[in-house]
Amino acid sequence: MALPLPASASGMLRIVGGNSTDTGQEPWMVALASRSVYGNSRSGQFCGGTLVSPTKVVTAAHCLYDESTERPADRPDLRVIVGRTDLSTSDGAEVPVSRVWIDPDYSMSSNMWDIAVLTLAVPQTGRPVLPLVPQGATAPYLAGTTATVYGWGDTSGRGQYPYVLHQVQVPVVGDAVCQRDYPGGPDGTFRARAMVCAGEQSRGGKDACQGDSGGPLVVGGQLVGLVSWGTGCAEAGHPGVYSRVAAMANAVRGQL
Ligand code: 4AZ
Repeated sequence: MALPLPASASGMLRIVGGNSTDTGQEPWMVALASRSVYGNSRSGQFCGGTLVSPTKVVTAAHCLYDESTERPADRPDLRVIVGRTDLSTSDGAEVPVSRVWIDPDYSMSSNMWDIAVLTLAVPQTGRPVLPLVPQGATAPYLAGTTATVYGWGDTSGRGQYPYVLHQVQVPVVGDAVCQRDYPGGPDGTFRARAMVCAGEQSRGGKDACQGDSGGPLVVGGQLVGLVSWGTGCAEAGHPGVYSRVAAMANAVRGQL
């Protein structure tokens, strides 16, 4: 006789396949939020971001776009939430955004140059920041390098959104392999110029997912990627695709 699967069984999957962590350990991890659009229960969270200086947050350009109009979204109550591990609390602060810069080369149709910089209206002096990987760096992108991705996104691929921050370690997938995984067509096109893949390529099971977008992929204490896109979540043969920050670091530094 089959026992009903306890609800907690699916709860074993985190970010997808990871575990919970906290913004005390990762103080540069921030949430992008709009309570008017996404509601109050999870503080209005809809994307992730990374504090890279006391006043600047790096995130994905697609987080700031309206999918129906394919134009930058108008969210007057856009906030950056700092110091809040659990989105059901009022810990930390909800910081207004005074300026939004979207990479002028960003393309919603190709997912290329998926990066943006938010300027905080209130400087986060004293809060630790995460440095950007240097422009042109290649070492962090070698296949098999262990990277960590963080976020408050879907933990199962079935629309289960957690209250607390999660992380998972994912190996970097080589560019040639990812090119074969995403050759074009409905699944999208991988382009190593501006993207990098990470995940358990042959097994699946560990990945970023919806709601993690814009959040950091970290190697060696540096911001090397931003959650950008992918087919499904944690599927074998469909690793997560990230913006390759080393290809955009100079453009971002011009905004800092
Ligand atoms: C999304 O829709 C999304 N598995 C983010 C990450 C991935 C897929 C989709 C990667 O925001």
